[in-house]
Amino acid sequence: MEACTAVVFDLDGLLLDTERLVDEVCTAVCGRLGAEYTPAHAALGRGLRPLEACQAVVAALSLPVTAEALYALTDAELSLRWHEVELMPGAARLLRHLAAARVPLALATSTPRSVLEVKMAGLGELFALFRCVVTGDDVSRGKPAPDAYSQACVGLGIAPEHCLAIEDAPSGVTSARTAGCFVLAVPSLLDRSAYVGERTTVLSSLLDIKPEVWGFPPLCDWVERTLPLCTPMRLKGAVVRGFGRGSRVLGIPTANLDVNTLGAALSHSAVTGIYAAWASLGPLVDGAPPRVYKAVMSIGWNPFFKGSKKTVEPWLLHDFEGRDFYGEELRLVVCGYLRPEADFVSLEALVQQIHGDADVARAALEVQPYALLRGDPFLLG
Ligand code: ADP
Ligand code: RBF
Ligand code: MG
Repeated sequence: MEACTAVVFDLDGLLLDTERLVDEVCTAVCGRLGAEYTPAHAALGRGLRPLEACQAVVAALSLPVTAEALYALTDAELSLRWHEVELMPGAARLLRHLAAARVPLALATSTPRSVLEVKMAGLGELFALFRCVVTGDDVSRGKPAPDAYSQACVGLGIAPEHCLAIEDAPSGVTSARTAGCFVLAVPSLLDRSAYVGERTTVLSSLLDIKPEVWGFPPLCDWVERTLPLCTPMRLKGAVVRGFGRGSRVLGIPTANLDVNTLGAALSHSAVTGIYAAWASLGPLVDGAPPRVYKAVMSIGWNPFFKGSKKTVEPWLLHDFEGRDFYGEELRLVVCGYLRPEADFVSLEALVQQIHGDADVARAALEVQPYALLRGDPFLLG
């Protein structure tokens, strides 16, 4: 166990879900300049100060403008839209937990101070929990240089080797590691290899953090090995055909929904992973309320099958005796998080894990806060 006494947080992509907005605006601005801004270009700028990110993009795309001009264009659009940004899943929970345990907290962001004030609207009262805030204006060298994290540690009065830094971008991970901090990386980029290194732990999302690993008090809000979602996700759609491998290959049928029809109900920042849910099917029969089933489901990329398409697929924990229900309307109240998606050494290991997940979901849905949601009006059609 490591003995950390303070935590320094990155902001964008870690606490705030800014990346989608930034990518959208950069794509539009570069498009107007005649260039195609791709995820590879987005990756170049992640975690950097905005002007430095613009320098990288101007060079990579050979844009016909200066980095200063690109910054002015993107900043003008972004400043009108920062209020749209939401907290990342698990961010508020973690900040409140650590603050309640009187753990000194700091922010080490590449964001300029003037922009920070606008962005902070999204953090609300949580912003007051930071004892020290280092912005992009406060350092002579931006990330990946160690300055941001070194200064945050100085500000807290705590040695870097007793600090845990939490980051989503490779440049920030390098900054924190070079400063001498322990690092928890929650990658916002798909390629995990850029994050690995000494004193560094990589997790899929903030939901999976175990603070006791670094010597902080543990989170005690797991219920029957599941984490209740602050706001359950209410998803509704027609059951579509998947790859046809659920029943055939795994012996586990999953009723797939089309992610593209779920819209905002499936929050963009929804953590990919395994969840417990209540499910109901079809229209009302003779005015009788539909039957509600327990379900265990996966939202994600199915790494075992090297998936390139995000799927949403619940296994209803009920024997339908060979009946299928393609085309019928399926409603889900997704209420508990179980674990991140994983890869497995064998099909048997995946199948065994999914059966274990089903047991966890079955037990958890019996207790509060889940049991009450069985009667959620959304499930009634
Ligand atoms: P696909 O890849 O098309 O989703 P599956 O092999 O996963 O195929 O089978 C899923 C279909 O099986 C569902 O769409 C549904 O119609 C049917 N089905 C039968 N029993 C269940 C169940 N308990 N849970 C989910 N789907 C079931
Ligand atoms: N696929 C994975 O690649 N990794 C997983 O960890 C994983 N967990 C699952 C858990 C549950 C409860 C269910 C229903 C499915 C899971 N799958 C996982 C998805 C599985 O790959 C998917 O159902 C098949 O691809 C069939 O479409
Ligand atoms: Mg399926």
